[in-house]
Amino acid sequence: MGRALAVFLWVMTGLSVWMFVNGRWWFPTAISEHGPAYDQQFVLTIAVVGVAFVSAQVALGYAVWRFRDTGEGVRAAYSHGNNRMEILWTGVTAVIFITLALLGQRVWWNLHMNPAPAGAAQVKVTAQQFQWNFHYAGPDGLFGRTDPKKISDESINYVGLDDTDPAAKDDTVTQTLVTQVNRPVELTLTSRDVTHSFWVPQLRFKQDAVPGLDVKVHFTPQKVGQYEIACAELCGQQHYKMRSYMLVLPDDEYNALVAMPQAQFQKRVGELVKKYPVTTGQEQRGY
Ligand SMILES: [Cu+2]
Repeated sequence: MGRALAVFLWVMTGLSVWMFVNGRWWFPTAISEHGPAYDQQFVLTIAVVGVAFVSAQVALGYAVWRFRDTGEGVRAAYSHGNNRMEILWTGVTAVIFITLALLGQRVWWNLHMNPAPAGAAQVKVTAQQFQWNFHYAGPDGLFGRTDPKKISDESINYVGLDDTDPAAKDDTVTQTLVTQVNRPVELTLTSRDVTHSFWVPQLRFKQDAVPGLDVKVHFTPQKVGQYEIACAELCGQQHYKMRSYMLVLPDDEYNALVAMPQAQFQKRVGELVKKYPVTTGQEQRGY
């Protein structure tokens, strides 16, 4: 029995490692400027913990095999442990994990703690149960005033845009996020109701949208196409339906679009959504 258990442990360890190294189940290709840094950090972490995992499981299997019940009735020896060894492995583990955490912090800092570059496009994001609303300032570059009292889903005013404000006249609100390839974009996220979380797997970050807060995050998409936006925070019964798309447009298409008045902008976004096929991780792997 002891031998069978040891072999079982080793086989399971081998299978687990294979699931990571065969390359079939992995992230969709990153499309943002900081994506490669995230991926490198992730691979480093998974390699380090992978080595620790394999060593521990192999040692466990060995102990199970070596000290199995052989039916000879040998009494078990009681061990008080070894303080020196305890200090050593606790110390080594602490150093490894603190180093990984600090390295990861640096990657995270570059995304979340640096201000957006000058000239970044600005989009206000208002999450609600169960949709994403993306608000653009229009050709004047000024966001119209919003007022929570003016929010009305019936009259399609999801963000409470105040149309008595002249700056609001050319604003557009869409359910599709529009960005320009190779141009930084800064999102200002908030929520109308509960906490939601903005997530495009290809961008490699998730950011919570919290009622009452304006949370800023910026990135530079580097590949033209259409990508899925998911809500990564369980936000209610229809959370699973809270999905939108992000368009990354070439310069000419983007510039033409943002110069358009509201109604045309909406219509054009509808056309562009049909033009660009959605890139999901599954399609890239040929599932
Ligand atoms: Cu949500």
